[in-house]
Amino acid sequence: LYTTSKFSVPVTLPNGKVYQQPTGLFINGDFVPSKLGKMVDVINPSTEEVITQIYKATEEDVDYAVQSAKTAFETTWSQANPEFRGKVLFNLADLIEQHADTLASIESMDNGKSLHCSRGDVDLVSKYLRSCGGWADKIYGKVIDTGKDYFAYSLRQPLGVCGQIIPWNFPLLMWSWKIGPALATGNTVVLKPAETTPLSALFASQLCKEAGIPDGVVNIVPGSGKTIGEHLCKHPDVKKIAFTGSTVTGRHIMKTAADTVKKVTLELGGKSPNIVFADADLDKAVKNIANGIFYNSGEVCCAGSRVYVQDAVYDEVLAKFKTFTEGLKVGNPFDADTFQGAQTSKKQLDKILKFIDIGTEEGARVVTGGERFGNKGYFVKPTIFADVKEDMSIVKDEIFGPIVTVSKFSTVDEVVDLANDSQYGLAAGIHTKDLNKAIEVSNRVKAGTVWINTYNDFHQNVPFGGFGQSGIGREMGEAALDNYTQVKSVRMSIDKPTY
Ligand code: TXE
Repeated sequence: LYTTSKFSVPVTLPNGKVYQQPTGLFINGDFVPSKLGKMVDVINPSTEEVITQIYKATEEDVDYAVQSAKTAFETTWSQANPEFRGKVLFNLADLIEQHADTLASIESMDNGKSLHCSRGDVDLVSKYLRSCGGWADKIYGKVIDTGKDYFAYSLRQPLGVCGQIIPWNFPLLMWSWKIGPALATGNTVVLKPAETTPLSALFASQLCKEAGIPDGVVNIVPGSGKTIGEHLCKHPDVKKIAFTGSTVTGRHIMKTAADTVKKVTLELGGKSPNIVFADADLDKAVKNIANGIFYNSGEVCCAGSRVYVQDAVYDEVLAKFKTFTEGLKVGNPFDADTFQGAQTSKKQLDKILKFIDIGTEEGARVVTGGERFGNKGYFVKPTIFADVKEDMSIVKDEIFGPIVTVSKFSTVDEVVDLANDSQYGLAAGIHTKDLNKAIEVSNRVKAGTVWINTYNDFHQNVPFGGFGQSGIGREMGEAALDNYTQVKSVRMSIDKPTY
């Protein structure tokens, strides 16, 4: 569609295929340069080479995007038939499927994640957008009985222009989690991708257009969080901020958005416990705890980064976990058998390596890994720390990399206390064959998602979000619609009939 756009360039993917990458900001249905015309490099974290350059939005560009979104909200999108909103979201889901190979390759090139992770992301993107399309004509209010002299009902109306700020660990998936429910409920959006991973959201913009989403409904403004992200949070015409990222930035965003009393939803960090009871299927549990932490190179907000193993099977599980981990292939994301690709940036690599040093200095034992993998590209060996103490920073702080701590426990009460000893509460894993125990522990752990005998296992209809300082609001499922609607109550007095 946009192969002739001035603001696109041919890019050769690591698998040799060439595609046309949009480089402009996507505003009001077109790719445009930024007002200052400044471009920034986009780096491939597996090779440290520049993929291309894209335009970097300024505050003025954000103003233009917000104005476009406001006009589209008032004139087209909030007025559209719900069936139409559903139809174009179905179209978009179909187009994502048609371009799945290209999108997955872009994601692996830009983020560094293995191709099998990217394929999983793209699959969930299309499923989720289709699910949102299905909700579009099922946004119901209620009729409320307030006595025979009145007729009262509630409506669920859209908020208006939504500012959406997303991170770099799941660039396209986060794009879909944000735009899907916003569009289904009649809102328009200005979305800022993370600085390091803008490519897939820009590529998908042309699919939005092709799907029939009217101009101005979806606007994409790549750029700096501290300037244009901040500007979005302050903008009086932006009625809501949806953010996924660090808890530190989330707190700051909430304060900034308070000046204009925006609605705010946050999906933040985590330090999630993954509990293995002695009666679990240990081989399956080991696969799950490995997938829980090493999936997506550990750059997962709900990563099971604190593993707790019951004392009777501690040595056995640790030995199996070590063997399994050493069998995971790290390296080129495009190799078919690669499990773990690169970390997404030099900043992230440095943060992870620093935590490995801190863990060692704190006295924890490296069971396997504990260093960078190779010297080109931002790869880290999957790392297991044992002999940890609960007050160590590797147990307390979010590392956001392939680093896990393993501790021992004896009783259910003890492990529930350990699991809940965190400012976060995003997810928890429980591995046991005893259903009573599974349900009891699920009820007691403070987490927005509990996985039993599985981990990092998402479904488009199951809500996801955090307890505690892991966030506010839920994504996916029916719950996500609440983030994007406000209730209007109507109460009408009924006169007595005169006939
Ligand atoms: O996050 P930020 P960073 C955690 C993870 C990681 C750490 C730092 O532990 O190591 O955060 O990563 C935008 N106003 N997570 O620095 O700052 C920014 O441009 C408005 C967990 O990358 O939270 C980007 O688009 N926006 C997490 C987005 O916020 C601002 C995923 C995320 O960046 C802004 C990512 C500001 N003042 C990191 N400052 C998860 N929950 O999945 C930055 N941004």
